[in-house]
Amino acid sequence: MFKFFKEKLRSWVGKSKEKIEEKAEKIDEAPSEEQPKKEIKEKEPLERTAPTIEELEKEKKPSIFKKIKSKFSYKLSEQDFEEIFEKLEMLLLENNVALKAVEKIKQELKEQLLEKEMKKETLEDEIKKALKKSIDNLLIEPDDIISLVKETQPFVMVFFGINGTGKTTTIAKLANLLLKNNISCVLAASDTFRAASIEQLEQHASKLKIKLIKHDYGADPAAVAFDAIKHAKAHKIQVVLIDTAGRMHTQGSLLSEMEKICRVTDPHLKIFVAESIAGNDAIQQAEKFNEAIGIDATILTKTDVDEKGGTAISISYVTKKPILFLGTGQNYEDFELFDKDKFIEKLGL
Ligand SMILES: Nc1nc2c(ncn2[C@@H]2O[C@H](COP(=O)(O)OP(=O)(O)O)[C@@H](O)[C@H]2O)c(=O)[nH]1
Ligand SMILES: [Mg+2]
Repeated sequence: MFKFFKEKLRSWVGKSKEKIEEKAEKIDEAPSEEQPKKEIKEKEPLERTAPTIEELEKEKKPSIFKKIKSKFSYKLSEQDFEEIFEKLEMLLLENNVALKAVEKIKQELKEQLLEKEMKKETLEDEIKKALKKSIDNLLIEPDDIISLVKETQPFVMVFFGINGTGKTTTIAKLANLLLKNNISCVLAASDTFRAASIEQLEQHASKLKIKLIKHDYGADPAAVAFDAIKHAKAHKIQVVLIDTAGRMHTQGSLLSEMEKICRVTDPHLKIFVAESIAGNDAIQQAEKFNEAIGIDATILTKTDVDEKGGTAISISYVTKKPILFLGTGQNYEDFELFDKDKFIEKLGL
């Protein structure tokens, strides 16, 4: 997972380090009188031909000081920063970090790195530390879902996203996790649209030995969800998980159907399910769904087949809401709580 990003990042940091060392060495090697001579020339009034000895001596001092100092530390100029960031920008974009999030990272890195005295030996660490901090700022720590669902009964969660992202599988994985924590749940088959969707959820319900509330295909999804909540109330079931039909973020009528499900069920969490591998497409979906329905949290699936890792950063930035879980495979156990520190570590930072 996230191999590509990690490897590229390593080589990018290495290159940046070389660049700065090269610059610092150039200053080390430069003859001490070169700089003052040039400066004096520029300041020289037209009628004067040569600086006086006193002037040269006076100008020499900062140059010697600079020479000694440059052996130990280096101050990143705006131009250096732009040169270094150009490569990082490409790396972030290639790894599915959306342009808006890249801009935000750039601004934060600039604030942290510019004009800062850096020692050559610690430069690599300084850049990595700054990048780590800005990515850390973009990601949001999720609440402990197990404690959260215990606060209200029944706790209602509705899942939405485009077709095939893993909504139904994710619901089964979450139900399995809740059951392991002794939390009861009921499933609502509110995808009444796609062929075999009810049977797919039914299979999960029977494997997990939990109740499924269903109507016929073509029935009103909001009515199915409403019945599931009624069932939970009557049987003191703690959590209601509502599956919905995949819909494009551009399909107006399906978005209003989703709004209706939310209006009728008044869910505690509206969960956007997105594929980690979808990259910029997932970011566009997140923006549109967020505008139309409002996203409370995201679950990123298929991270087991994603080598990049930037989608989590972009979706967090766009929604300003946490990533709750990562789907890491097709089995019930392939489901991890999103851990910010672990995620950042996997990126190689
Ligand atoms: N590799 C992998 N496959 C997944 C993951 N989550 C779901 N899938 C697969 O993605 C496909 C579509 O999943 P499904 O739950 O039917 O998607 P839905 O249309 O959004 O309900 C199925 O083949 C799942 O097994 C995951 O985290 N990793
Ligand atoms: Mg489904």
